[in-house]
Amino acid sequence: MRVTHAICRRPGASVADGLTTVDEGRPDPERTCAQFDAYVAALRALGATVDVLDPLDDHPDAHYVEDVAVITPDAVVLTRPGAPQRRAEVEAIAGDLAARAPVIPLPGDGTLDGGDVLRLGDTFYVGRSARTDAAGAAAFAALVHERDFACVEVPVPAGLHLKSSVNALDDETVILTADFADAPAFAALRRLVVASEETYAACALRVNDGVIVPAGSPRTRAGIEALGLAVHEVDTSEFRKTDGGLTCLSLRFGTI
Ligand code: CIR
Repeated sequence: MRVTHAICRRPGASVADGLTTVDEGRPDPERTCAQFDAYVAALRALGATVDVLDPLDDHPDAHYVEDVAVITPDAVVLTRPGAPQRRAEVEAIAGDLAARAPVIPLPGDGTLDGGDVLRLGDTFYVGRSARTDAAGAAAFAALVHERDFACVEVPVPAGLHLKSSVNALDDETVILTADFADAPAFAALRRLVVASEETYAACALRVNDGVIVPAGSPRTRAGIEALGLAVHEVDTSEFRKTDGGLTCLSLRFGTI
């Protein structure tokens, strides 16, 4: 997909209160914003027009916009995040998304986080994680089946979301952690397995001719460059403290 446009949300003053499963300290608001600015600059350098929405200080995880919506070619699916504290973020962004595409609320009462939804070509992979339940995954599958996409459920035994551990480098290639290297869902794809000391770098984000990669991941960088792709490093130290990666900081629109 050619990414033409992205929507991001500036981190707010309350980022230190974000949900987390890791014990790496609390994010510093100023440093978080500086890292966010570098991320937006990387998206722009790779050719995306980026809209930056205002912070939502009452919602410390609201800059992780990817979790509240899933982009399909003809519509945006509004999710129902698995963490109840994050549900109000959906309504807060719905108008901004509706300005770009028709929006469809996820039917039913299941939960789905956008961080669990990975698209490669005409297939959506949906992680069954602590955040995305069976009903949410099934409701999403029904929506994309109507649009002639395949939909494959993937158990998420490690990491917060599927995309904490598996991401697309192109329609035939995934970058992923060893935990997912033998997952049947990805067996037919080319797989770049990140080194055990760089598992976080599996959150790498392909955008047009380049890949945004967490700074300090030299082996991952070399593996991606060996595929002929340009690497843009961004410091993610503050996002890591609340389980955030690179894909989760934007919602990306484009042409197939
Ligand atoms: C959360 O627990 O929901 C946030 N602290 C992190 C969300 C990261 N989102 C993502 O990787 N898609």
